[in-house]
Amino acid sequence: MVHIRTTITRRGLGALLAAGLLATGLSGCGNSDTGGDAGGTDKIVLGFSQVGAESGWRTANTNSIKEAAGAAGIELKFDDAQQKQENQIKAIRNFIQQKVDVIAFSPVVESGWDTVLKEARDAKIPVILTDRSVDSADKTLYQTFIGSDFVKEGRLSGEWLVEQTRSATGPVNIVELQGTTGSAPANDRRKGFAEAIAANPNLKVVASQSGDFTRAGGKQVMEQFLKANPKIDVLFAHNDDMGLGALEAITAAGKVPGKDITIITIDAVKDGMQALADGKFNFIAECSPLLGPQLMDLVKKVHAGESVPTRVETEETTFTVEQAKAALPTRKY
Ligand code: GYE
Repeated sequence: MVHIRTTITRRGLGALLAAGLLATGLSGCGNSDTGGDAGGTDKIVLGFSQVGAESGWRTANTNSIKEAAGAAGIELKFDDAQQKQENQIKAIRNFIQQKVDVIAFSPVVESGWDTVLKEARDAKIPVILTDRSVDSADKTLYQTFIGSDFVKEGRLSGEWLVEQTRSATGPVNIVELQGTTGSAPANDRRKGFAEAIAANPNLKVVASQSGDFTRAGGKQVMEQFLKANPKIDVLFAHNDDMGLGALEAITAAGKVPGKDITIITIDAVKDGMQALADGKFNFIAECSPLLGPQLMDLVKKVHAGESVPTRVETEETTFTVEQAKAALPTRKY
């Protein structure tokens, strides 16, 4: 056993792990006989560049990744880019220099990644995109992309509104709080929503601006919306946190959220679900942040040189007030 384990190459070890052959035995005996794994020498090293800590979704996503890496016996080098692309590029270059085995990252914006991704490819370090994608034409720059279908989330939100406003006879004024400018979820949710609401010509987006996916941003931009638009019927916020920030602005303006203004958000994190169960929000399209376990599986596979699907889509649902009440008690994040 000792002999086998100490002579396995990184690639070979990854293959065995991926096949499930050593998955359980390794951690059990590794610490006792050679101590090799405890020293980290045989562990897959994953460099992960996170967007930041802008929302409840992001916190849950970070926790999921850290927990899953620990459970999978993967050594995680974690970097928080504080929502700046330049920090992410710097972190990726550091990972390349440190010769990590695999790089994964959640790109803050869609554009501008080709150069650094080419550097990773030249260094023969496989890259996995998580949560958000890039707009690179060269698909060989990364192995796979795991995350949600953001266009669908926007579309589901819009379709629900179309359903609710079927009997509306006059204009329904919508304001939109966009996510981080240039990010995939902001671009795609906006697109899906616009496509869906086109089914009812009464539905009109009268103002649309970025609140950067944060509560503070949501509050501030909603204040401006309320000042500039005397009649707001609906708020579509690209995430729960901006919706939660907007609640404060709406209440301060003397309006009742969920009644005077119908509120639709995306994510379904705990605070958002609570607002929905309380009737302050009216509908949430879920976006799951629990990407850690699937990401670690993919890390093992690409490290072992196994082929992986180029797209791994997250499963999600939607919630009305009643569904939120039912789901809240067992909600994990
Ligand atoms: O919806 C938002 C977060 O990229 C899916 O980023 C993610 C989005 C999520 O800040 O809350």
